Amino acid sequence: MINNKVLGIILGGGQGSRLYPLTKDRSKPAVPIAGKYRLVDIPISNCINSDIKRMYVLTQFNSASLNAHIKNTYHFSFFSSAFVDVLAAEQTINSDEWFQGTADAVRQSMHHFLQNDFEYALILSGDQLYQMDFNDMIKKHEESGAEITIATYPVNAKDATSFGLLKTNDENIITSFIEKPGEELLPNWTSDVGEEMDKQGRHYLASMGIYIFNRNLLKKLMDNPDTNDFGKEIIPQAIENHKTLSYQYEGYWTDIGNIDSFFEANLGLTDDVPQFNLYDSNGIYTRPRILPTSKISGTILNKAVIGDGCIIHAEKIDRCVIGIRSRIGKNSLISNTYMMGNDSYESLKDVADNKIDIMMGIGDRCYIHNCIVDKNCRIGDDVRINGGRHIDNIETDTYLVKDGIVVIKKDATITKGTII
Ligand code: ADQ
Ligand code: ADP
Repeated sequence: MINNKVLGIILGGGQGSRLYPLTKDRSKPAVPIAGKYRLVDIPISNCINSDIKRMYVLTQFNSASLNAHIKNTYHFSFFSSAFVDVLAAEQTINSDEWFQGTADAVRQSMHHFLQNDFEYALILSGDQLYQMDFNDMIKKHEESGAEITIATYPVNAKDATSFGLLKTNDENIITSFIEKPGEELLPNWTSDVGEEMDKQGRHYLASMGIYIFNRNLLKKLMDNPDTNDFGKEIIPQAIENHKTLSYQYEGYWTDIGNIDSFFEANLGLTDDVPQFNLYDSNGIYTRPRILPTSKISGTILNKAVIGDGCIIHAEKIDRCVIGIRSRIGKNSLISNTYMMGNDSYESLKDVADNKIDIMMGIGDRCYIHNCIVDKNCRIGDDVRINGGRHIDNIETDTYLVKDGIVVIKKDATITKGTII
């Protein structure tokens, strides 16, 4: 079934600087999560599970890997109108610049969108972890007669300053909005969000950056070339003149736009009952890879999420997400770590011929703690990485430390015996 009223528009990412160095060589939608998926699989899967099967992914970088991933994953029947298309910032007669912000990205791609029949544009962020059925939001949008609907989520004071905050009237119509207010302004922005939320200290109603716009209104708003951003300009201005509904979401939702939240969201998958549940009939889709099963020998596994095709001899793996094709050597101890895995296997002949000094993966007798290991890294024997708040933020050619998390860069080699 296809919902022909709705067109999905996924904001795949600007510079992606907050996720650096994971975005050093790839666009943000292509960042690998949860051992086998890419960030973009989350919003795309949510759309598909809501019968919204016509989607554009807007990105600053047109990476070959993103296109390959999307083309190889989301192919629909020849007879279906479904599609997932990547639109990268492009130079046209009207514009020779990259996207200046989220609204500018939508504006520059508007001519593509308007070639499709749709009544509502559903605009989504590309860096959030959640499973949401958009049909309920669309239903409430229609019932209320609103021209815009914003999905909202109660947050606490600590998080509130990173979001757009809003206030509503008794009919959940948004009456005021402020983008990322300073701490000193917070007392003016509390909302009555219900007893349960109050108990958790979540007194502020935040925009989730998920918007429904009526087609004609979006077209009109995009005609103003002076507005570049939804949160900073479009939304605060639009609520003055256009009925804008708040759709308060009750499920799990988290922003994974920076290293810290990205790390925690991945490791959260190892919880006994993860808040983000991949073991659900409405699953998350990704590229089928036809890999062998994982082979594990002599390892104590505790809270371990392990992808396909791994070869593991470690002594212990504790609270880790281990991505596809990972290789971990003997007597190694890995904890609180997200290892993304490898894009290919190394040939046994090359290894036998000694052409490879340090194999892809983690060597023997290593200790790795509080770490993100990007794809295709080579970590030699006896390496000790002990991440944590005791280490200052620094960057070298091969790794970066941010908020105590050590990120080993894609394709990096960490020589034998290194201590971080
Ligand atoms: P932020 O997430 O800080 O706040 P922004 O950085 O504009 O807003 O990103 C929104 C989404 O658009 C992200 O997925 C980002 O990667 C993507 N994006 C940014 N620039 C882009 C560009 N030039 N081209 C393509 N994609 C781009 C927003 C709202 C807040 C709200 C939070 C919720 O502005 O009001 O509270 O989202 O997370
Ligand atoms: P990253 O995980 O950093 O985004 P890429 O996706 O760019 O990495 O890909 C890493 C390697 O995997 C590259 O050699 C690329 O050619 C290969 N690759 C990626 N996607 C595919 C695909 N769909 N089919 C075959 N090879 C692929």
